[in-house]
Amino acid sequence: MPAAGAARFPEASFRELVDRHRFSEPVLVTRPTMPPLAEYQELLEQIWESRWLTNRGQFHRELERRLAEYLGVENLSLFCNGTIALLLALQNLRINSGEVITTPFTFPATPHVLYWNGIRPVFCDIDPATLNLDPDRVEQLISPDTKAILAVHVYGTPCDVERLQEIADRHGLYLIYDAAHAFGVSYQGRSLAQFGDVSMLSFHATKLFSTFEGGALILKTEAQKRRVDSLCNFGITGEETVIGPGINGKMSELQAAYGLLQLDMVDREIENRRILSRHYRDGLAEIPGLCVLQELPGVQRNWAYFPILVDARAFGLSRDNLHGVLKEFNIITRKYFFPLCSTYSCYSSFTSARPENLSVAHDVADRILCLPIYGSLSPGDVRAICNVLAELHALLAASA
Ligand code: T4K
Repeated sequence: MPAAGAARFPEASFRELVDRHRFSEPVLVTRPTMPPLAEYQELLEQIWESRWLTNRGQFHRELERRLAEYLGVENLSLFCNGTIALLLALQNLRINSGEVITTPFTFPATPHVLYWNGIRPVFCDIDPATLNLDPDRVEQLISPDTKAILAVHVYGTPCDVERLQEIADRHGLYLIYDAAHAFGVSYQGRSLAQFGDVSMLSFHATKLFSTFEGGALILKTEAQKRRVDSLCNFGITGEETVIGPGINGKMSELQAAYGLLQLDMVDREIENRRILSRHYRDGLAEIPGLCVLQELPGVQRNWAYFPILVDARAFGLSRDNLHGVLKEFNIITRKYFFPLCSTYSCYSSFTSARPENLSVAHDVADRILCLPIYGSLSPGDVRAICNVLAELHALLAASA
């Protein structure tokens, strides 16, 4: 029997399938699309020449300006990574006590920045269609201690931005977006990063747009940007002035120069991923038990991730077994975001973390699987992955 727990496969047929379809190299869940090394080398030479390595150098200033233009926003501040950016977003709004309502279906960075700011995360269940905070449930969790809502546009799918804003306004709460996945996404013709009081973008190597490590905040006013820029530099505003307890969150010139080259490539990357997503949708349409997320009206996506939900009964294998079986084919999928943040030992004793309060999030976390997607993957590779899935299902159905 195959090692990955697929106990219902006849060994010989399974091995024959693996031999026929195994990729010669691992197909990872993502890979950065990188600019030609020679182009980066030219920018590195300028850095060597100027000997200006960090602290708002010329590449930093240029990237900030060009990103603001690309995203259609006015006040953008660059950071060394998205986590520190989000940490400072809360500091900047002076949220450093009480409770903040957030989702458990996210990367650990989201609740951890609350913890690091002395805030208690209150976990709220998610909407099964968007996999983002369920606005109805948010409202039920508001207490006199609630300071803000920290919502995540998971996989770049917009949250219900209108309803969340309406709830935040009615209760006098800040609305903060972890938009780590949402680079370049627009909703009703507006950049998604413009919604809420502040949004954070991540430029990590695994992201659609990358600066190796990096991130940004999109702020409402120029004054907020000025304050964030100084907090990102230890609170320094002048040679002899420190306005508050800042941190070192600066992006270096090496990162910013790389970002400028990435920006020239990002439209092509989005287009390539759009085409790959279409191939996935077509290839998966006829396979029982593998559901793709529904398209939402008014949304221009960035196709950063390709998540599916596995229905074990209809497909014939659980998500965990499928994740293991695909490894045998050298197809490396990821369970973003299992386990839920609410199950981490630092949060699991909270009332809001009880599984019965988060039933949709638990169900989704148990069934989610992100398939490989990145610009340099070919449509042929995607069709081959879909074929593997189709043949696996056929084999399971035949041996049931
Ligand atoms: N909020 C949300 C909702 C987030 O998803 C994230 C980060 C953050 C906040 C925090 O933003 P940052 O502080 O990171 O800017 C990865 C990333 O490290 C993480 O940034 C990202 N979310 C998360 C969704 O994915 P891992 O633990 O899955 O990374 P890793 O090293 O397993 O890489 C995944 C795959 O990517 C590998 O199989 C191969 C490929 N890869 C990875 C790296 C690092 C490459 O091809 N090249 C590389 O350099 O977290």
